[in-house]
Amino acid sequence: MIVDKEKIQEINKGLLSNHLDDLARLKDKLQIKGVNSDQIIERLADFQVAIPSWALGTGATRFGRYPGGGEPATLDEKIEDVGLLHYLNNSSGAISLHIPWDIPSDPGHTRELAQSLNLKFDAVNSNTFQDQSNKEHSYKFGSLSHVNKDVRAQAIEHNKEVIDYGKALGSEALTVWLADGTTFPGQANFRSSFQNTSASLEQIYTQLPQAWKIFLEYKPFEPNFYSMSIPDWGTSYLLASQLGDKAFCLVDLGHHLPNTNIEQIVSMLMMQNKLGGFHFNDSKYGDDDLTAGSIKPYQLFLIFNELVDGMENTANPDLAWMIDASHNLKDPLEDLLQSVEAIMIAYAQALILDRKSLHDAQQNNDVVLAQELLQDVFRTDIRPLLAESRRIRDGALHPIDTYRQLEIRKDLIRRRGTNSVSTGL
Ligand code: PSV
Ligand code: MN
Repeated sequence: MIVDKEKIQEINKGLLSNHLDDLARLKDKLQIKGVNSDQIIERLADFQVAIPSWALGTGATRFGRYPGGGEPATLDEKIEDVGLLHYLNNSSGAISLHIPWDIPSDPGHTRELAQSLNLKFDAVNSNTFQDQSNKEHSYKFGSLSHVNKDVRAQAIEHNKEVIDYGKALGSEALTVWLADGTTFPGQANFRSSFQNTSASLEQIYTQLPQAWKIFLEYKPFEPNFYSMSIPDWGTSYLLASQLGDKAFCLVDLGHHLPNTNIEQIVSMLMMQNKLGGFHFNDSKYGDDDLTAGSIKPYQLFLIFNELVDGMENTANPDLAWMIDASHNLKDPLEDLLQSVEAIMIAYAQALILDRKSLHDAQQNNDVVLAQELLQDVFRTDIRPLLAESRRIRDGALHPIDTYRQLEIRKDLIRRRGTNSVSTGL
């Protein structure tokens, strides 16, 4: 492992006394409000957000790509990168693989490597949005929804293979995101497209092992711009309900039209026990793939407010948390540290919210008080709780500063070179 645990502790030592002062002040403030900080610190220390294998390299726009060097070129290197994030922040204890970008040629070895870094395998992702050179049929006009049953059969078979790879690694969920749709009016019949998708998913569903789940990710546009086969949470919910108990909806924050009330969607899906997974990112326009919390941190907090409320008051099963982002400008590892931090901040703020008072304010139609309660929490700097949740598990008090002080990117470039390319889009 490229990061030496002892070096992290050395850097922590220099920061410790300031940290403990900040923490003590915050704890006092929270105690007055009846918040048990130690319990929250424990919950934060247990909270893990999976890292997608495709976020570890430089992304691109369709106009260009600006790699920073030292990208992980192999599956082993991707796992090592997630391992080092987890060493630093203690909150990135899982990796999500995309097949065929990350085919594990030796699953036993891949599993061992992940175990040695204390990492689990989150949902495996199928990919029928790109053609594979060794496959007969093209997905140009769709995959699970395609008009031709042979294309559908190939896409179904691919999903079954992905389940097999996932089984070999100890993963317990399959995420299906379809690029299927149309770009011109009249290109396809909406009903048949839905029915084909549903029938194809049924065949995949029968292959799920006992403890597995299938997550259906929706997206309103891109790469198709007139219609998408699974454009919204309603369609995802309809399909998941038809499939059965192992099928759930997956919310990707970037997969909504501007101003959509995502927190309300979260609340409704959890009420129906049908929210399965979450892809975090941020956006100004659509699927911009930006760092979580970089543009709309208040929205992220409001979403976590509903997530925590749903976790406490519904029977919705545990969620699969994942970042889904891709960057052209930042060091991908620094960016992922920022995303995880933003997610944890929103989670911690939602945990300290006085839900009883909010409920009372709602019952009394006290709109002003409801807003005061939410914004008071949102404006409380709870970062010392996060730092402490890392420290008690030997992580870094300040992950990004530590990453920079240890010159990790420089080291990665020295080992892997400036031209290594991470697979993906
Ligand atoms: C599609 O935009 C998506 O959000 C899906 O989750 C894919 O699996 C991922 O991006 C990577 O392309
Ligand atoms: Mn996604």
